[in-house]
Amino acid sequence: MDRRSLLRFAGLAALGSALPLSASEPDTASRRAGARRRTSRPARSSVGSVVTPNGSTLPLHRSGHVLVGHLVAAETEHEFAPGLTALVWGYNGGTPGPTIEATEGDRLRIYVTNRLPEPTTVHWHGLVLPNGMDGVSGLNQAPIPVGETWVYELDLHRPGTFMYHSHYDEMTQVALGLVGMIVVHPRVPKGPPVDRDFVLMTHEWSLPVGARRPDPGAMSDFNLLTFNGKAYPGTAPLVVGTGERVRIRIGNLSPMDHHPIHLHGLSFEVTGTDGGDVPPSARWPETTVLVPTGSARVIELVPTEPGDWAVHCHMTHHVMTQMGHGLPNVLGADLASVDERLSRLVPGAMVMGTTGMGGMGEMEMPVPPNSLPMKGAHGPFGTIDRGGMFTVLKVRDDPASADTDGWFRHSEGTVAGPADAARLAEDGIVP
Ligand SMILES: [Cu+2]
Repeated sequence: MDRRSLLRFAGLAALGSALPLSASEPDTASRRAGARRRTSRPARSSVGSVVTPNGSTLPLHRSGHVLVGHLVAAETEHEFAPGLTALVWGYNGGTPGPTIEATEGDRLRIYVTNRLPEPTTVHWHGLVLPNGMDGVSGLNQAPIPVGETWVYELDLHRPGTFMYHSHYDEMTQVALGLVGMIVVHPRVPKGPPVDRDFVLMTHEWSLPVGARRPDPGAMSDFNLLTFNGKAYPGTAPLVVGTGERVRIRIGNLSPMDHHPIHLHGLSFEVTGTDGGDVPPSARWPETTVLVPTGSARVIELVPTEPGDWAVHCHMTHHVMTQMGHGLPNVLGADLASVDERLSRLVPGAMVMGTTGMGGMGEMEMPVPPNSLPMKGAHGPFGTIDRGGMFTVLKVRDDPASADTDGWFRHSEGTVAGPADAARLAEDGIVP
């Protein structure tokens, strides 16, 4: 081991002996089994009802019978989370671009201005449309030259959840953030109406510490995972009411990876994809939905338990951030002599990570400028040991008046805690 590696250990690895006692979640499953359905807000899926957390909706104005909008593709400074910004390529100043929301039967005219340093196109992913509007450069159209504004026009024949993205040099342009979602509401509503309708886009980035721009050449070592362009704790929570019907439209235009998105404390059904609705007879209950790259999955759920519930990609490296990747494995190693030698170089230094990484978040070690700690945000019970593709579903009995910046308040006796000695003995458990 060379001196550089030793210093790297000292800076990055973790003390890991403070793993909390794990216990099963408090059993409150039946307490709210009969949670009543909220009727305080209009239960209708129509234009204006879709919320893009951390994002926006594209303004559209009517010109005759056509809805007109404008996308500007350009490099833009983007904050992934407080403390980490980079130059990305986005639409209208953000990544993902604004959600395009319209209704079945609308005709859409979208102007696209190219302020990138190279040509571009826009592909309307999942839409049935005239071939010359499909946006694959060379195949369906010439690329939009730098500095020019071109126009796409198409009818929205089918309701559903779709996406848009560059289809010119997509290895670079999709990787750098030229992606967005499209929601087409049905003209005649189908199925049970929803109270909340969210859009979440997953993405992955390779942003080496200290870099100004993500690396579009990355094929596997992505170190920044996002929902709607934000890494936790930069992700906004999804706030919903107990008993409300909630739809989440998850789109994935990550360059290389599929994301198994897991929701805690409830089950859901996949009610649609970017190919259309899933017939009710073909649905089954799930707690995790795999969203392949280049796909959308629409899920619907009715939470019955109030609380702060985790929503995250279940790939463990996708709930980490930059500093958690590429560490040397010292788990289980006896490094006493290394500590001794290291402390000669760096007084007080010690090698960490030999017992796990669990304490990493609490340590709040300094990180290089413009980078995120490996993981960790402040929660009601200490550090929330996550980063990356993670957010919180805040289920409240009265979401309209709840303090949604605050954490859920648990009633007494419903939080896991240290085992009582008398109870251990009574139950015949020998620790
Ligand atoms: Cu993932």
